[in-house]
Amino acid sequence: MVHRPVRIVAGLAALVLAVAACSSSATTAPTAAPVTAAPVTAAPVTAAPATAAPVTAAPVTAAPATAAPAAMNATMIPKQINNPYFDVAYKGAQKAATDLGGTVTQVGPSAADATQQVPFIQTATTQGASAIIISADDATAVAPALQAAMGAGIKVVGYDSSPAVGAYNVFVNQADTAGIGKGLVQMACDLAPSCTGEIAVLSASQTATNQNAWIAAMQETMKDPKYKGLVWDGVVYGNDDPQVSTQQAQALLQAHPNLKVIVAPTTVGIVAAAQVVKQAGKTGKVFVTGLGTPKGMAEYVKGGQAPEFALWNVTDLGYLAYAVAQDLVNGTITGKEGETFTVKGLNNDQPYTIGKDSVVILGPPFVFNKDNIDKYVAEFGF
Ligand code: RAM
Repeated sequence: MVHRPVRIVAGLAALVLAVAACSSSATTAPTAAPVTAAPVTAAPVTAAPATAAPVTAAPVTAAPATAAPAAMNATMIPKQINNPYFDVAYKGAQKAATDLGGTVTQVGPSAADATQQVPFIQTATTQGASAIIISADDATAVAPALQAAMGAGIKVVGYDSSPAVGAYNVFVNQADTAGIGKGLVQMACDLAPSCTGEIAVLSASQTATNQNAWIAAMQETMKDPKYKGLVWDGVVYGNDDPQVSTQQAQALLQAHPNLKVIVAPTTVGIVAAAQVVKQAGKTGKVFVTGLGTPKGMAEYVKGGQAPEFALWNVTDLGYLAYAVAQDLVNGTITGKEGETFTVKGLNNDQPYTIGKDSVVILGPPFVFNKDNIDKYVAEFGF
């Protein structure tokens, strides 16, 4: 976990910071229907058999009336298990479990597919996990299973990609949604010659709450006359699959010979796009930006394919998600708007405040370029 104050570099910095300061909550796709609340039959949280010692059993110190809360045991369900991004978040959650107590286990599908997430939610529910920490592949598809879990007394924390409102207790957003959208457009503007020309988006899956919210925020940003020189070529989906992302990036180059920038708001897609640009001999003609890990992108920052991109501290994201789950399990927070809590080592030890739709924001993202990439690779380790 990195404890340093967040730093953002030059041009984009002011913008991202300014926007990040605004509150968000566009996190869940606006279409995400409010899920019909399952009867929240106050969890059969098997009230730990109040080991009230038999009165006659004369030991001097009577057992404390309030039984210690059961040990926290969380199940973490990423969009998919073979995406290095989620392994980093899992490491953060494991670190939190070591620091704060309890355990966390990651399970999930090998493809970013919500229907494949559902059985993992159901299993965690029958096994009596104390919390489920999930990055949703589809906000509504996972909602009924999550609500059933909540009905059984399990605390649900969304992280990275939000389940529908009403199907989680708290959603830990990595950064302000509108801020990310603005940042993505600004980086495309920085890279397109004189902020002019065609841009296209290479996204993750078509149902991903987070990418869809960021793309919507990008389109909103593009209305600003400042970006009138940019032409929107549309969105393609690589499903956070390296092969599909590569094919989609290649198809973009073919379909749009005048393309200037590929914006990939996915750690899998951005690497694939940068590789394709390099291999196609388009370095210096087509630029790539978006959201990527410093380690995965260092080569392309230095090679000129992706001079600028952004991300947050993914380890901290996993750490925060676990800490929130534990606070919910312990009952120190309930997920209500306005509640505050502190996580030692994060946010400069200052309190986080739960916002609208029970969303907590990790903090503003970082922008990487050739001047700072090595430092961040060393500092973040991912
Ligand atoms: C991919 C996933 C994840 C997203 C990052 C930026 O790894 O789609 O959900 O937050 O990219």
